[in-house]
Amino acid sequence: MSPTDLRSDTVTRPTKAMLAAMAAAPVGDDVLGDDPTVIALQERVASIMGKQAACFVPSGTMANQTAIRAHTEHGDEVIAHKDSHIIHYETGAPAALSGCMIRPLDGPCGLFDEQDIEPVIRPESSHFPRSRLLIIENTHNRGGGAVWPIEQVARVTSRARKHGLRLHLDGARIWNACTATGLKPADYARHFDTVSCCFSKGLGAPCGSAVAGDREIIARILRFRKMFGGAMRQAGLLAGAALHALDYHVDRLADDHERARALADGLAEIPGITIPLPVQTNMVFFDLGPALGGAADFCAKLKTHSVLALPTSSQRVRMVTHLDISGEQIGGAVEAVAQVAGAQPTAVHGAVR
Ligand code: TLP
Repeated sequence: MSPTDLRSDTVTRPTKAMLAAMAAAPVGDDVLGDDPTVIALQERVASIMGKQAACFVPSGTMANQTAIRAHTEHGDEVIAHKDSHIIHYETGAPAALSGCMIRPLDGPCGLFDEQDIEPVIRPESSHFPRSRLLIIENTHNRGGGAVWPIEQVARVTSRARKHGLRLHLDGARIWNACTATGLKPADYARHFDTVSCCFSKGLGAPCGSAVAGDREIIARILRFRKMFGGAMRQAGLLAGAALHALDYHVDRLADDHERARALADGLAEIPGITIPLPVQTNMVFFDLGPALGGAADFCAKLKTHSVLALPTSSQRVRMVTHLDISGEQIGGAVEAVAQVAGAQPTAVHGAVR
């Protein structure tokens, strides 16, 4: 039996229907600009985001990093939340690839507000780095899959623009944000110069992301995609998976959110376990009390019960719901955590299939 893999929503395998869509996708050479499925996907993403153009890239990391490179010059400063993906999980790429400094901001659940950005924007001076780009992550991964309220996005971005900053949205999980709020991706995207999105997280494609923006910035991003080694040839196979995901896997994200809430409710009943961050989308973080040992050991024990989770700090564990996780598996995961924690499992509230 395959394990209940809650490490990430990136672990999904393509469905049969997705594989069929990939196999049927007409392809060309995308580096030469003539892969029809990539072209169709880019046009679709541009339209979803309400932007002039979009560029297909292999990963969310490349989406963010080509955007950072396109917006900045070496020596510039990028303002982002201290818990953001670009700081924690992109191997120092803003420094390595774009020569940028990062100015980290604090705030609950990966969010900040207009008054937080004012003090970090540097006046023009030959001594200072140039404050150039502000990045928001929505949903915010280490913030618990937190959703940015649209009014807060509007406040922060309009204040940033007054200071001449460029704006990028790390929208790896913008689909989850929109599922939670009922907003359209374009409602968020209109506040930004560039927006990234991923097909390989909740949408279940094997890989692939995109960046949308105006024609000029996307032309620069295309150039850096090639420079960073991300230009692919018959990429229509992957774009076919992404188009299928957009057609069939967006509406179902509400199920993932419901299962995450059921999971959190079940975990909260287990003695020694606390849920530190509100569950707003498909992510559940839980903290282990001192009697339960460290997160890495706890996850290793969970694995022997065929449940996979990720330790994200010494006492914190992350579980993410996705396409390949059923309501039944949620109950089983809660049971496994209770067993590892040495507690009797309790009924899982509201578990759904
Ligand atoms: N996040 C992964 C890990 O890297 C942590 C995960 O399992 O959640 N932006 C955000 C907000 C992300 O969460 C991720 C992936 C990315 C960008 C990068 O996407 P990939 O993995 O395609 O480079």
